Amino acid sequence: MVLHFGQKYYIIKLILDFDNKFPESAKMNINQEENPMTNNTFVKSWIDEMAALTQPDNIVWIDGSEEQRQALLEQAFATGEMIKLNQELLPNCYLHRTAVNDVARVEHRTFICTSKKEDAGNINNWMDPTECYDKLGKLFKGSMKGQTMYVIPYSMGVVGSDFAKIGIELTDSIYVVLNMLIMTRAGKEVIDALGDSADFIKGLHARAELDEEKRYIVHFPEDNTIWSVNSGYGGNVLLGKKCFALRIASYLGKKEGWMAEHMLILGIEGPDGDVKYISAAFPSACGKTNLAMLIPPEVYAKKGYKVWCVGDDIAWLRVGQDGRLWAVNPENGFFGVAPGTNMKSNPNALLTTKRDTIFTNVVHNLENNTVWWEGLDKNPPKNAVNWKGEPWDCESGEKGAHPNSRFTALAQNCPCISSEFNSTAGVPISAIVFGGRRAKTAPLVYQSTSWQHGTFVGSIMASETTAAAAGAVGVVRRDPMAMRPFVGYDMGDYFQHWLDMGKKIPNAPKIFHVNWFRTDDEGHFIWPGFGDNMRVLMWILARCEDKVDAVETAIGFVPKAEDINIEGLDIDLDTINELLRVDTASWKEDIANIKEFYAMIGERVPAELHEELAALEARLG
Ligand code: OXD
Ligand code: MN
Repeated sequence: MVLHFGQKYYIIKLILDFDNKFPESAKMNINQEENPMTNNTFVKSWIDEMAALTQPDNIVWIDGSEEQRQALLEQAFATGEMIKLNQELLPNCYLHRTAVNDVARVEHRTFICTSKKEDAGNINNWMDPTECYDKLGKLFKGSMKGQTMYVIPYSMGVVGSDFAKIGIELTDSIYVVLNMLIMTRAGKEVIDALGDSADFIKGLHARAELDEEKRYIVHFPEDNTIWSVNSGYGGNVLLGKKCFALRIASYLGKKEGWMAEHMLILGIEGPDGDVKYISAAFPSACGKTNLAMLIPPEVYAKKGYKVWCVGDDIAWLRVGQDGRLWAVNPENGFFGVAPGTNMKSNPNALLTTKRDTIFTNVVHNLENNTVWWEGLDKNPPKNAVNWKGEPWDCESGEKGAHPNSRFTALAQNCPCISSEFNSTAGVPISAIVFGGRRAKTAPLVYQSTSWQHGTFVGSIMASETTAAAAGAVGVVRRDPMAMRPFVGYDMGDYFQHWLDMGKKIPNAPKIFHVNWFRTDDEGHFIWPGFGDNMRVLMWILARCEDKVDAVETAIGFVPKAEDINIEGLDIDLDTINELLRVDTASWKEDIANIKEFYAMIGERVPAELHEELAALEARLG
């Protein structure tokens, strides 16, 4: 592995400082030789460097054993980092609260540190790698004094499979360790699979002072390195997820000819037992987890249709030998938004959280030592503690759970987990679906006319912002492929990579766009959503199999109203027509906004996409 010059220089300098300040005896207790889990010299020397920088009192390797997990839990109960919930009602479930200033991803403090600014692009924040190692090195320096550094070897993807990639996260947080043991495949088998190789992603996390002003989530794609400091919130500190499986992986995918996408993966099984797979990208907190685990409406259930969840957030996609696009979910669990999850909106998610789950920033129900959140049911607990750890009066009008409170739950506990979840080959994708939250512009569903047009459709995705990231809520922002905060390089190059991939997939999936959120003049959602979204997915699959016609419009192929199955729904054909209407006026308004957005991305937006935009403008008239 090539260390960036800046990194090498800075770390050597820090270690020299350390050597001068600390006598040999003080360094003995951070000697990892006591507890070697590997002889891999790349791993060991990197850990030595990071330990010399952060100065933990000791180093503990996470081996993935139940015994070690229990010991860590006991320590976390003792310090209050974790609260043990009612083990009869919620076996192996725990509650954690983050600092009140640390409840969401911080995009404005997230950086891509490539040696050339233009390689990070205009959408990402950029810092020069040398400057960044220097700046953050100062924040990390001595940050683990008096604490333990945990070494977590983890695999994104089934350990040892062709799709899988290995990371090692160094952290001072037991909460991070316990979450990583759910969200990834972690432990000794991973370090064994790594062997002598230098091919792993180096992640360093320290909570430090949890100071918002000194909070940084930084990526060095050229060094396979991620540094995160001054946060304890999942999206910022579970480095396998957004940082590795999207930002670093998207960079690797571009280099190596595959794709890392912010997509759920689901399978629809027909009465004949045949399963077709769909992957779908929606911006954060737009219902990806709900769609991934949907319950088929009666009209399909009674015919024997079933829906299986392969993943709810991230897909890694590769071209298979059969010329189709194959996907795996590199994660091992779900880090889902709790509020709004209930037995109607997502029974499968709720049932998944009934055991082996870590809840973060939800209400602690003191009546029976369980948890509660807004939208769980209509019975908020009377004797309760809110997400900030304060006594909470449910009549007060204040929310008890943070809107971005989460559950970390094992995928294998999901009642509808796909039998292919652990498949090393992944699943073949028939359709790619993009979506957003748009009150007016986008119809319920439309199909692109080609891979290139589909790439264009993904590139102009837009949505209203939600609580998953810090910042204003309810503002429309463009979020290409739902990857705006997650592409580890220039967005124009990312679009180019999509176009290039299309040329390498002889049997490419068809690309669609959906919008469950169109509203009437009073602002009410017109489409029922949730399980009924399957009716739209069925049209999508029928299109993939050439089983149904469509109407060609300025934006692409739109269903004939009668081809959306409304049996059992309290909706008439006029309403479906309204949902499918192409609102030319709002599309024309959108064009100006898209042009501005492309201009902001800059000159690397591929010519093909400018051509698609011009053609759309011409078709709209
Ligand atoms: C997530 C997100 O947590 O997209 O999945 O913010
Ligand atoms: Mn996400």
